[in-house]
Amino acid sequence: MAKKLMKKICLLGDGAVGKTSLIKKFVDDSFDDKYIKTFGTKVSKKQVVINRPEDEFFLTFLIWDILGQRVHNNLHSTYYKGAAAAFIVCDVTRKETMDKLEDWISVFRGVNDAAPIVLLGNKSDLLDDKGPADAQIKAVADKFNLSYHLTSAKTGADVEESFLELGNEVITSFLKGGA
Ligand code: G3D
Ligand code: MG
Repeated sequence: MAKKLMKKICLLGDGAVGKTSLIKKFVDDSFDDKYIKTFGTKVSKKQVVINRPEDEFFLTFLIWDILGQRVHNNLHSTYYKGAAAAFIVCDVTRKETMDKLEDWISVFRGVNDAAPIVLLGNKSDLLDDKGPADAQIKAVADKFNLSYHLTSAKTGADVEESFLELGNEVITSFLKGGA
């Protein structure tokens, strides 16, 4: 019999890497270049179906987005609590955001030591040669034993796949008795 689950997930990363845009693309399948920046949080909901040998899972993501960037890290940590998984996002056109991936992994691991993490190198549509960005993100992924994707919230490239990957990791962790 199919199992229904509801899990909180969140997105971490530097400002303007595309966290809000990725959520909008996944939830509405729309990309709005004129997104209005406000303060506070927004929770979006979307269900995915994940078929596993053990069972079929109807997994509802509650996707927490922190609107605005001027929120202190300590306050951020309250948003990360209770998350079953996280995306850590960087912008493949800005190396400094890729250099910060490890810091964001520590921030999330500081409140949540076991939940799955998937790394996203966003804005892949802006690169002709994805090689160097891919290599840098892969090195971090390998170091922490995480998976990663290069995405575009603009074209939708690999966005759905990334959420399904995270969903699969959430189910794996659920089946092992995790969060
Ligand atoms: P954030 O939530 O991480 O802070 P946003 O980032 O989702 O607000 O995105 C920051 C800016 O990057 C936005 O541009 C947005 O349109 C753009 N952006 C996000 N993802 C992509 C992408 O995959 N490709 C391209 N080309 N642009 C992207 P503005 O101009 O509104 O600030
Ligand atoms: Mg945002």
